[in-house]
Amino acid sequence: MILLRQYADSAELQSGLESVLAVSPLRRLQTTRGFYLSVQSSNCGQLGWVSDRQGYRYSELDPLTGKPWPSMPAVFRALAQRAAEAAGFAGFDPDGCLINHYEPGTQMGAHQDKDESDFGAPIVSVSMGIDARFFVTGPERRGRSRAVDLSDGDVVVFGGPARRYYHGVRKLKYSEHPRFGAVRWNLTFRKAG
Ligand code: MD6
Ligand code: FE
Repeated sequence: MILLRQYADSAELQSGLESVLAVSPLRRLQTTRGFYLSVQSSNCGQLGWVSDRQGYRYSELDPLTGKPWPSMPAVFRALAQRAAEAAGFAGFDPDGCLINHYEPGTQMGAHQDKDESDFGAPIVSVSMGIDARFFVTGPERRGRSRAVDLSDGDVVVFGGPARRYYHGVRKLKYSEHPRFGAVRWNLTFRKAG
C-alpha cells in the first residue's frame, strides 16, 4: 500500500466529476440483504461496480439509466496512470472508476475489493474534500488495524499483496472543505474486466 500525499489536484478533477454525475447521478446501492450503503455512488469508464439484492458485480450499463456509464474523463485516467507508475505499477490501464460520496456520519465497512478479474493490477484511490480516517487490517477482516488519515488530494495505491487487504473508512466527522463543502469524495480506479 503506497500513500502519495497531496498528489492529486482536486480542483482539476472537479469539473470532470460534475460532468460524469450529470449523466450517471449518485445513488444509494443496496446489499443482498436489502440494506442500503450509507455512501452514495456512481461510476465512469467501461465498467461500473454495482450492488443490489442479486449481489455485487461490474456492469457495462448503468442500471439507473439503462445506458453505458459516462466515459472516464481524460484528467481522471491520466492521474490514475501517473500515480500507479509512481507506485511501481507502470502500464496500469483502468477500465472503471467507482465514485463514492460521503457525508458526515457515513462510513464504509471493512471489505476486500475482489470482484475484479485481474489482481495483478493495482487499485488507485483518490480522496477529495473533507478528511477521513481510512483503516487497513490486512489479509484478515478482523484484528488490529492501522489508521491512515486521508485528506484532499491524497492518493493511495493498493497493489501486490496489499491488493487483497481488508480496509474501510471510519464514520466521517463533520468538517468543511472550501470547494466541496461538508463532503468527501473518493475515486477508485480499477482494472475490472
Ligand atoms: C475510500 N476506499 O477511501 C474507500 N478500495 O473511501 C476503498 O475502498 C479502496 O482506498 C480499494 C483500494 C483503495 C481504496
Ligand atoms: Fe475498497
